[in-house]
Amino acid sequence: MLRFDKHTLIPYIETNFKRMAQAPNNQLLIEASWEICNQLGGIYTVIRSKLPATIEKFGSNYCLLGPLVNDGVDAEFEAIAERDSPIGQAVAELENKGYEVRYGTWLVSGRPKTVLLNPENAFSRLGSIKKQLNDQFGIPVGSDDSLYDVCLQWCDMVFQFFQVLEKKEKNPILFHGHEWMVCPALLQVGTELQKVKTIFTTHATRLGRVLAITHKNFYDIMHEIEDEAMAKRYGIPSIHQLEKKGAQKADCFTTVSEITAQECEALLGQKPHHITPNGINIQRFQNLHRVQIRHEKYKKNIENFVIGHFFNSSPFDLDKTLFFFTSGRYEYENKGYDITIKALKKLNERLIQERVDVTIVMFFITNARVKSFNPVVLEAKAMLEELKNTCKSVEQEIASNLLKSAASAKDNYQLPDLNQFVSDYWRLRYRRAIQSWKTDQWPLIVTHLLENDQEDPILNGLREQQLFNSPLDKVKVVFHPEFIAPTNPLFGLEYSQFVRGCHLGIFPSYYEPWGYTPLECIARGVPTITSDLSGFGSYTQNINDDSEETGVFVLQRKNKSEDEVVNDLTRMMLQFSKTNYNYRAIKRNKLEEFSQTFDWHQLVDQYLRAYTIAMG
Ligand code: 1S3
Repeated sequence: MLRFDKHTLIPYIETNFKRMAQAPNNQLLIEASWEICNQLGGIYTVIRSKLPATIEKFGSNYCLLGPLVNDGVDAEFEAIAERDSPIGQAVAELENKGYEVRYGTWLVSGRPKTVLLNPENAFSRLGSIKKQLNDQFGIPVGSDDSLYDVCLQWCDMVFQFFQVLEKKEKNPILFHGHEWMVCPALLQVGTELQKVKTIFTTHATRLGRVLAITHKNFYDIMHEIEDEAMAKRYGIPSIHQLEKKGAQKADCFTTVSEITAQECEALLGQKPHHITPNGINIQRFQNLHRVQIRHEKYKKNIENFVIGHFFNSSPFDLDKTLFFFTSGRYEYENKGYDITIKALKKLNERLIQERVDVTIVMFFITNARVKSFNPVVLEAKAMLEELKNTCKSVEQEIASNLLKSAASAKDNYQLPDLNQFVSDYWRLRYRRAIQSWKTDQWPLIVTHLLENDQEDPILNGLREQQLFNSPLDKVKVVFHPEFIAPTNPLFGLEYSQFVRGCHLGIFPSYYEPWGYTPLECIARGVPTITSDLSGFGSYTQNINDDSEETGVFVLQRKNKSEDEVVNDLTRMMLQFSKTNYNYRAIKRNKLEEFSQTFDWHQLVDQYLRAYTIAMG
């Protein structure tokens, strides 16, 4: 396995990968994942964002393979009638057997050819699929989770697709699958179809994800763990065995970071042959001013929300306010929400003690089970709108009367008292709007009604630390238990715009094979805190001596006690809270520059290297 550090990575890329940057043009690459046309989490982002760079290398010799399970797929998918190419013929043969298959173009950047196979086609064979996996590969017969059976059925269809494709295609075929969901197909194809080379990329291990939650010292003990016994104990013996066999038998096994490579070696008994770090599509602005302008623009939307949420009970100076945020899958300890809350409490105390003239609004963005928006939050927003409309009417009335006054001005014209231009009607409306707007309740912490408010980990963490949005608090908190979408009435922003509008992203994960969230920050010029236990954080540390100077703050969590970690995180946030406008504007530009390192056009070459390894 290749191990990179800051002294070897860049020269390695320059000398080795440039010459193989163009894929051999006769290979057919089929990339398969459960998340194609079916967004669940990070793998969707990886594949979708990588598409333009992959298609530049493979052109028409590239096709995606996914499950036909998403009811809304027609909105993003256009059928292709062609049935002459090897892929078309394979699709036709499956169709002739009466299977439901879609062949078309996924309507996203890069517009890749895509085949979607309905797992229901193999429903009646589920029993025999399980038996065969057990006989052939020793996979325990079970149903580890709600996705397990349906993935087995889908993989049966994937295997049938490759059986036909292998006969029709004269060139070598690469079958690249992501995550355990595709392992049954990788195993069968790898064993039975000689012309197809298999590549398996895992983005986490299923067992590691569980153990990181249950064992505080996961990284110290992972090499001593009896993986199969543990997998049984946590109810995932079949998934674990699939992942293990998939890793061991693939022609090339890869993962997204060095830290996850070590985990794979410990828990799957197989070192990855290569590391394929995640990239992002970088949209570069020639004019650096635009970075700042866009930040200001989206910050206004967040300010609007903050006025609606906080100002009716405890207003503060928005010119001296910073927006911090964290976001990601709702895994309380793994994503570091636990230590973030503890550090926020300390930050609050330090800001008060040191009389730092700043307010921090911290947003927690994740997806918990919710009933609806909290009507109180929506009502405050509506009342603010009413207040705004009233102000506008007053403004119009003043403007109209002022114009009349100016137009009819005589020589000895005196500047008028503007109050006289407001009618009694609008004075009253204005007073009433203010009255119904004001409240003596402290601002709510959570924007929605949660299904399980009592047992919610973030809410309980905030309760424990007594972060209640009191008027005296310098750190205010907002828990938004739904991912941000443009249709969201509170912000009216896309997630990427929300990120741009913030000042600092906080992601001190304990378990994070890669971590897109800090990467999304730097690509948008937003300083970020990450951790040395995340793939992204440790990669950044290795390639950039001066990551703090750039605006990427890597919190050391390895071999540190919780207290130490919380104190270090508090120090980082406190330091950032004391920075000025110029410092932050400079960081924005540096970060955009640095984010080039993670452009897929650079990192896709790591995938090409994996394909070369698979070809042998
Ligand atoms: C995984 O998604 P997650 O948030 O469950 O895959 C992502 C893509 O490789 C990775 O960024 C993340 O760290 C993993 O944890």
